[in-house]
Amino acid sequence: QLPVESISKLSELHPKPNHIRFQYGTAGFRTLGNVLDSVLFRVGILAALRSKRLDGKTIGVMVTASHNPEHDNGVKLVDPRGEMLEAAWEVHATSLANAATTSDFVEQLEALIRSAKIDLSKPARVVYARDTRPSGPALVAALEDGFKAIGADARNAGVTTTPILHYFVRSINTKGTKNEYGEDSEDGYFTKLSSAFKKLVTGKPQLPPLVVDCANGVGAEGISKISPYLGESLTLIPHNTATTTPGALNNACGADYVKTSQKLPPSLASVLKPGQRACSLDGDADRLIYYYLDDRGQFHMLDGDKIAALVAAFIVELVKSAGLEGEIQVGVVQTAYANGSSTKYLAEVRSTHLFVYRMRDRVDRLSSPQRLPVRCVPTGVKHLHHAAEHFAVGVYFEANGHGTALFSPETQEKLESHEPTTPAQSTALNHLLSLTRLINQTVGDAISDMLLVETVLAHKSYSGLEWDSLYVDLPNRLVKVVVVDRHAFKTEDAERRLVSPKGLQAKIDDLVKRYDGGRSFVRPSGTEDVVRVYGEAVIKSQADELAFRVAGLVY
Ligand code: NG1
Ligand code: ZN
Repeated sequence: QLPVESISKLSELHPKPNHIRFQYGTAGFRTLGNVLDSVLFRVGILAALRSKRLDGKTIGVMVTASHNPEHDNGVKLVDPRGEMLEAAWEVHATSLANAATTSDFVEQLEALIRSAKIDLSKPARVVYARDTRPSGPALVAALEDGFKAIGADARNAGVTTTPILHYFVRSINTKGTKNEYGEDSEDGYFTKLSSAFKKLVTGKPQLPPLVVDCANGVGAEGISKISPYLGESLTLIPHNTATTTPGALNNACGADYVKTSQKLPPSLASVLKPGQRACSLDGDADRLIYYYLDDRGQFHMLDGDKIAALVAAFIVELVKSAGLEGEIQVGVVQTAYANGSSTKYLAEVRSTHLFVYRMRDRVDRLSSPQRLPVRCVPTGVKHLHHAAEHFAVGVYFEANGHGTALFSPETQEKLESHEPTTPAQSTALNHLLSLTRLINQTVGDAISDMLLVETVLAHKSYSGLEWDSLYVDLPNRLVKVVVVDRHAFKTEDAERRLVSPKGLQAKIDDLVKRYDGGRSFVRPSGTEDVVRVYGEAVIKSQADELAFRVAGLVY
């Protein structure tokens, strides 16, 4: 029986504001922090129902607005394996959030319980956390009212990063099984990552200290907490750690600032020396962008595409050295925003290596896969994640620095049972096993990704410059266009082509043809009320011109 009385009573304390339509988008609910009270209350109840529906498995709730301005906030649900909420439930979330009154809300809950066949006698278990935003505590209180109203068994994970919350969810749900993911505490998380990292870099030359821009967000706590675990294996120099200074969060710092403005955060201008590498996290520490200054003090960015290239090539090499080539297929997933040069580079990784191999062993290898498969999917982490699950090892990164690598259960088993025949194979195999522990396989994780990048740099003895020279980015430009109705823009082919408005794509094609190395696409944003236009060309001024001319067609 649904506790209608307690739900109704508490719901009256969290009325839905009139004239606002909420939407559970690619990043959950996200808008101004001061209008989200009713949403949080209702999400508390929805999370409990989701848990009941899944037989009492623990569901995660994260209160954050990531890289968005400090006055924004948001909330998203995490499914039992630590992945994003199932799409069908995004629709339930949206309609519950928009129920106008308490009685509408209760009516909708009852309808959902019937249609989704939710057994109310099952337990409801939830774990929740928030980032450092000032609106966080009040929103968490509303969320807790939701848990109380329905009688959920809720665990407060406090203030922590989004990926740590995802890690908790998976760890709690796999506890005591053969797939146990980790210990469900911050100590468990930091121990797991740091011990894998230390194993991976043992015997490698020590890298110079790494400057970390923490976006004045929760990542600052993560970085300061992991440092003692890392000991001498890696020195981190945290900057932008002012988590309690009003207005500081993501302000002229952080991964999104660096990626969008393609600039060094001004606060690091006097810190970073030529040649020194640095990275920026975003406000909830699930995105990561690297960069360095060259000898002339020029800024160079190493974005999600560069990270994917570095990591995928490294994994391919280890798989080969472990004697598992042909048995474990590594694939990469990107979106249309991936730099054209990165796609080209990745598609050539495997064939180049194979070419070298062929000289020695011509006949045998001709039939094996010749290219690193690179797939393009629509924007949004869940699309990338699901596509990556189809590979034995699936590496995915958005250009903005959100990404990870997934090892399929079969791959995990293969790695554990494979018998190496040489010491070199054994070393490579152990490295692969350590990677499965270092990498957060639930979601993109800036801290875990940072250690992954550092691992590859240590193995390759790469500086930022050498990493950067894997390929040269094509100049590109991203433009936002405010239109009357962005829903009029419909796409196909992983958002690379428009099907409506009618005739527009043909005009874009026409323009693109006139630019050397030109590429451009138009899609409606899933998180803002705008249409985004991307332009890419061989010369910077041409990329800008292409983007603006296409924007002119859209407007
Ligand atoms: P939209 O607003 O749909 O373009 C943005 C980012 C995505 C993703 C989501 C969720 C760009 C161009 N788009 O999506 O990559 O991160 O936000 O946060 O960066
Ligand atoms: Zn984020």
